[in-house]
Amino acid sequence: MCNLTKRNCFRVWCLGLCLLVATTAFGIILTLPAVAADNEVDIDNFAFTPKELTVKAGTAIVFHNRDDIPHLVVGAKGEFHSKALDTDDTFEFTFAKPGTYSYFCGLHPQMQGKVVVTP
Ligand SMILES: [Cu+2]
Repeated sequence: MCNLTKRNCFRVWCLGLCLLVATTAFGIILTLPAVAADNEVDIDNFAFTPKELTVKAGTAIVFHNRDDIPHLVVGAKGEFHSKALDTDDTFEFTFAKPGTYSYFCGLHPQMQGKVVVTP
């Protein structure tokens, strides 16, 4: 079934396996950014996006200021309080306990969002 010597046949088979593993790994890497984005809230144009986000307890959410003016991320019950985030600054907070967390921008209180943490 294989015209090559046994040794070379094994090498070809190995190469094929390597290619398969590499392709699979590459496919997984390609899908990773989509997963990471589930934990990110973008701040842009005086709004949090997504406005409401549901995550499991223990998830760290990254708030990323993509606006060209500073914003703050402040928990409505004081659960967290970021420093002023300049353009492209990020603030990360781990939501350890289940519950509903409303938050707003300390500079522009009309900017509001919500994180729902499930067990
Ligand atoms: Cu703001």
